Amino acid sequence: RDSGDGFGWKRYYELEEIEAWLDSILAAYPSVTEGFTIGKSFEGRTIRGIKISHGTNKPGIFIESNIHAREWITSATATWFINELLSSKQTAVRSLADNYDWYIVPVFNVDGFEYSHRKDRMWRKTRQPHPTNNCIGVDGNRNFDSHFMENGGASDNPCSETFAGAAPWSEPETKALSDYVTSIKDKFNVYLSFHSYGQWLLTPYGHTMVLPPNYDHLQDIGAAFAGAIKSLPYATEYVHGSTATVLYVASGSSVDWAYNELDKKVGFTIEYRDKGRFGFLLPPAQILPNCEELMAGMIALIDKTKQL
Ligand code: ING
Ligand code: ZN
Repeated sequence: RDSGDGFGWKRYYELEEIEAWLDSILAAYPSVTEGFTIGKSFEGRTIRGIKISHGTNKPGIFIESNIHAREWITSATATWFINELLSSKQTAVRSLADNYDWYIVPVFNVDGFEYSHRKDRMWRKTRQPHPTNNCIGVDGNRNFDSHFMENGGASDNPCSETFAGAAPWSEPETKALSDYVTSIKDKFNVYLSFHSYGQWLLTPYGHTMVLPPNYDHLQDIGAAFAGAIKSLPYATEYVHGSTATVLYVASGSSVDWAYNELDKKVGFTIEYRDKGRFGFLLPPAQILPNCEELMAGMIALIDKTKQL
């Protein structure tokens, strides 16, 4: 399934197109896919996901994508990845599909994503208005109940791009995600969050420069991921390390929450292409190269995770 149904990853798609595509995928692969619903956004949109499973109770991997509205490459890559898990004939991809249960939410911040298509291409946050202020929205990746608003990197100013919200889970989206993820927490071991840009593979912690207990293991995985991407013809370089040491301190993130509160041992934020030349406006011609890199990295990441 590539260009035949009009979905070919040669441009970025709007929410409605992505949802129609998701429906077509669910219809085309009914025995190995299942749609699920995280809940409703502030504006009443349904936040949807797809489970891909070739059996019962395989180790699960949870992927949250497009928590930040303008990071369009994340849902483009997540949808491509779903398609590959279902249709690829490559042995390494087949083994990812056959041996794991995948839970993938391609567009998490549905309201923000829609807004970024219609009104403001650079929108990042959710769309819930603030009661005492004209500014709108919360940074979903600061709104999780894990060291909420501790140590900086998140703002209490509603007009800031990194506004954490009045309280953890103040946004219906993050509340719904936490409830859903908690309800399946015994079914998955790995939590991945897709972002752009910068070409980083980031582990906990975001809330502190202190390194997490299994930091060395996580960096072995990170090195495998980066090595696999670097070995492709594009030779793209990813840097791996802890979020706070490589990038900046930021508390209340989804990956820290899954790692700290759900006790998941493997959690990564993937920051896709590029290094800043185009930034959030990554040209459509780079969608497929970015997708190929994710697949190479993912195969290595899962393989290394299994060995540890
Ligand atoms: N970067 C992430 C952000 O939310 C991050 C980096 C990851 C911070 C994990 C904290 C925890 O700021 C982008 N590009 O959004
Ligand atoms: Zn982001």
